Parts: sequence; structure tokens; C-alpha cells
Amino acid sequence: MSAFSLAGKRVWIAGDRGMVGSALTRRLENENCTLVSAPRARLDLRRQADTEAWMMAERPQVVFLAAALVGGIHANDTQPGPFLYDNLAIATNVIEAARLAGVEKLMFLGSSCIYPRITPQPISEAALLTGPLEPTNAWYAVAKIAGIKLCQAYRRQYACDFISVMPTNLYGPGDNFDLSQGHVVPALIRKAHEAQRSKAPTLEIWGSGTPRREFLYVDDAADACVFLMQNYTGEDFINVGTGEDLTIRELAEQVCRTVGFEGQLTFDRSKPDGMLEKRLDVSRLNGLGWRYRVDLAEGLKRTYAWYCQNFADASADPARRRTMQ
Ligand code: GFB
Repeated sequence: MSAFSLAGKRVWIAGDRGMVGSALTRRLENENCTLVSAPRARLDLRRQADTEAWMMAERPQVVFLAAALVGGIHANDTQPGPFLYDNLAIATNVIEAARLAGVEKLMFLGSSCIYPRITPQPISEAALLTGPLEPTNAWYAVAKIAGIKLCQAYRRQYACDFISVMPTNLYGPGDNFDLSQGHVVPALIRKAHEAQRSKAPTLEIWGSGTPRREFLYVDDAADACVFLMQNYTGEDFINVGTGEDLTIRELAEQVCRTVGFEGQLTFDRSKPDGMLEKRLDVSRLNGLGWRYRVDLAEGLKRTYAWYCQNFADASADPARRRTMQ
């Protein structure tokens, strides 16, 4: 156990306007720290000189690196360039700027898509680079793997206290509800809501419905990140999840129950399934003393309530969110 206090510290959440960044902002309200912010209009983290100049001026003592270009399977599969370039640039620029500015501790947020397409389940951290990546998100995965490796390299060579965490699929308030760019949970919530309101007889699911996924509510993920920032340090990265999974069909049925849609599910097999399963081994995280609290039924209820509060009228464009977090 290694206690690291946030009290009195200047903390920067890179990506504080995204779903994860907003959850971290909510969670850090309970800590006696000062949040600094770099409004996106003023700072493009893909520009190295600007990123270093801002960090040298602002001198945050702690950094949660949650900024990324994120999206669902279709966004990843159809935008390989920005998913590799933007995420590589953001990771390398912020990690290097943190080293130059003498940041005391940095946490890099990766993703469970870094693991091989086919690998023993649940997936342990040791599975990294033991097999070919899932093609639909290999671009994002390579950028995230580079971020992990850079944190490890800077720990070894410069004694930087930089750690990495690998969250499973996250969902919750502030998610991207764009039907083509977003992830499966917000997409199904929006589709079920619109089908229910329009009394449509069916709801379309991408793929076969047979892939399995693990989902962690974003406020739980933020709590895990703060817990690990305060209680963990080391070169090894840590999986963050529930350790439980279900099929996409089961997820869709649960979303329909949450929304109150009683129509039929249809499956568009022309859309990719992606990884067939990616349940994380969270024994390292549990061993450190953290477990998730919000189960899927409760998380879907809260997310749907947030969606209704924010997009009650159809005119509000759920796709309003940029995919840059
Ligand atoms: O959440 P999702 O887009 O991303 O898709 P991944 C999960 C599964 O849900 C896939 C299926 O098998 C999709 O085909 N699915 C069914 C749908 N209906 C829908 C729908 O309407 N929209 C979407 N989006 N999916 C992501 C990576 O992979 O995982 C990201 O692409 C990131 O980079 C994230 O790593 C954690 O789980 O397949």
C-alpha cells in the first residue's frame, strides 16, 4: 500500500469535459484539492509546444490523463487515422510535459481494448502483447499501449511516479449518445427510448448479439481511479472493472426493461461484433481493497434518468458531445 495524499494539491484532469473527466471532477469534490482546468478552446493537447507551455505555467502537482478521442466500434473502425494519431499525440505530449513540469504523480487511463482479440478470460494484465489485437480498435489500442509503455519508461529512467489503469467498457452520465460514434450502452438507451416513444415494433442491434462485454458505471470508475491514485504506485498497470460480463443481447433486454420498450429485437449482422469477449481479471484491484458498487441494473437506471433530463425533447441533439474527451 502506498499512501499519496491529494489534500492541498493542484490537480489537473486532462479531458475534464468528457464522461470520465466529469465523473472524476464530481468525485474529487470530496477531496481537499484544487482543480485546475485547460478549457479545450485554449489548449489542443495534440500540440506539443502548447501542452508543455501550459503545464510549465500551471504546474499541476497531480494529473489524471483521461483526455482522448473516444468512440464505439464503428467510430474506431472507420477513423483509424485520428484514433491513432490524436491519442498517441495526447498521451506522449501530456506524459512528457508532466515529466518536464515535475508533476508529482500522473495516472494514464488506457482501455481494455489493448488486449489480444483472443485471450483466456478473465483477461489478466499479463495478457498484454501476447497476441494479435482486435482489428476494429487496433488503432486506439496501439496509442493506449504506447501510453502505458511511456509511463513505465519514465518511471524506470526518471523515477517519475506515473501509473496506468485499464478501465473496462464504461457508461453513464455525460456519455456520447450519437448513434454512429457512441458506444453500445448509450446507443441502445437512445434507440430504446426513441422506439418506445414512436411505438416502433422493433429495436435494431448491431452484430449478432452474442459478443460478451463487461460494463462499469463511470462514477464507480472515477472512484477506483482516485482510490488507486491515493493507494497504489508501481510499474504494473491495473485493470479496473467489475469482473462480470453478459451478452449484448442480454444487455439489450436489460436496457429495454429499464426504458419500458416491449418490442422485438432485430440483429444487423452486417455490423461488426468486435471482440467476442473481454471480461477483465480484477483480482489485483480487489486485492488492493477496491470493489465496484453500482451494478448494471442501477447504472442503466441512473444513465437513462440522466439521458431523459438532458435530452427530454427530441430536438436536443444527443450527439452534441464532441468525441474528444
Ligand atoms: O460499445 P461498442 O461500440 O465497442 O460495441 P466495443 C460493443 C458491442 O455492442 C459490439 C454491439 O459487438 C457492437 O457490435 N452493438 C450492438 C452496438 N448494437 C450496437 C449499437 O447500436 N452501437 C454500438 N456502438 N455497438 C470499444 C472500442 O469496443 O470498447 C473502444 O472500440 C474502447 O475503442 C471501448 O476500447 C472500451 O466494446 O466493441
